[in-house]
Amino acid sequence: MSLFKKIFSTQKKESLDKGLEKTKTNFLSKLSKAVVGKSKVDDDVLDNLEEVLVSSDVGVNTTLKIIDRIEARVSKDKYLGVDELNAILREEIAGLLSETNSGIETEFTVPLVRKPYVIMVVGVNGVGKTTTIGKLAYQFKKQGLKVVLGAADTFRAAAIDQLQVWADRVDVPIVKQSMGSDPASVAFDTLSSALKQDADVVIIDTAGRLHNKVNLMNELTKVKRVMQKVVEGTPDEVLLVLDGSTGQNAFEQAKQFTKATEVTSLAVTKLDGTAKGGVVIGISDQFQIPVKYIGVGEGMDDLQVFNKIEFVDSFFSGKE
Ligand SMILES: Nc1nc2c(ncn2[C@@H]2O[C@H](COP(=O)(O)OP(=O)(O)O)[C@@H](O)[C@H]2O)c(=O)[nH]1
Ligand SMILES: [Mg+2]
Repeated sequence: MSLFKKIFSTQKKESLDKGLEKTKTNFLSKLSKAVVGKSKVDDDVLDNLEEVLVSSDVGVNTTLKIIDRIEARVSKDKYLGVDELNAILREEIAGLLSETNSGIETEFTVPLVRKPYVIMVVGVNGVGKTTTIGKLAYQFKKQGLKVVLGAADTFRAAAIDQLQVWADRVDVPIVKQSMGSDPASVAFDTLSSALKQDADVVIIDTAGRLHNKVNLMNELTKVKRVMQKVVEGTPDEVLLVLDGSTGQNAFEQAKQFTKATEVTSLAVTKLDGTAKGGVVIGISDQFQIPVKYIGVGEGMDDLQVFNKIEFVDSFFSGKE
């Protein structure tokens, strides 16, 4: 590994560890309470463990899968002690996550099969779409890619202004119209402009008004249809942003959005400052759609490519 990469990955680990701190502290303290006074993993411990996982927002289905796995191990190895529980849990969760395709990337890249690669970003208001777009633009730009942003969340003036702030901060071009204009028209302009500029990546911000699914579906379908007039086969990626700090609500949103439009990747934000980080484990297990990015802070550098091995390592590493 080159020195640069080593420094970078150390930084990434530190920021992940810091971002997951609340989740970890909460989880590990509950876990130790669940096994207090016990010397082996019995039904009681398994019941408690189930409660710990569910209350850590891993989700019921994923929790049951994990418990099943631990149960199988316990019946195989009768004298399993509680001291080993942490290690076994870690192994089983890592095993579970490796059954999905999620979290295998380690770097910010886009497959440049043709230019531009178009990412449409969806999700309900406030989950962190615009912030994630800004952070992504920063990372892609750092890789030497030419990025253009499209402000197709025209529902609120503040939404356009916010994307402009990020465009200025990262120093990438933005295409926008006035508030209330047709999102599809903004997307059309953005792609046309990106083609002219020979851009590599286009990221389109959208408004997600989930309270009316039919409208949302129609709007997103229209945006896609209009984009396809400019570049065939677009968008290449539909990135659904979920707010991890809402725990089970994030699951619900994922369900709703995947019904309304074809989602191809997920980003889970705001893992810092929440104890609900376990939600990433559940989401990457329950949805066939890969978790690609996680947000661990508000800064430009606080978006990470989700890597399940790093994630599970960090999740289970105690304070040293
Ligand atoms: N702590 C933290 N805050 C975040 C993160 N991502 C976004 N935010 C904040 O969440 C709020 C809403 O974000 P925004 O991008 O405007 O959401 P949008 O409505 O989906 O576009 C802002 O105050 C962001 O700074 C994150 O990973 N960590
Ligand atoms: Mg926004």
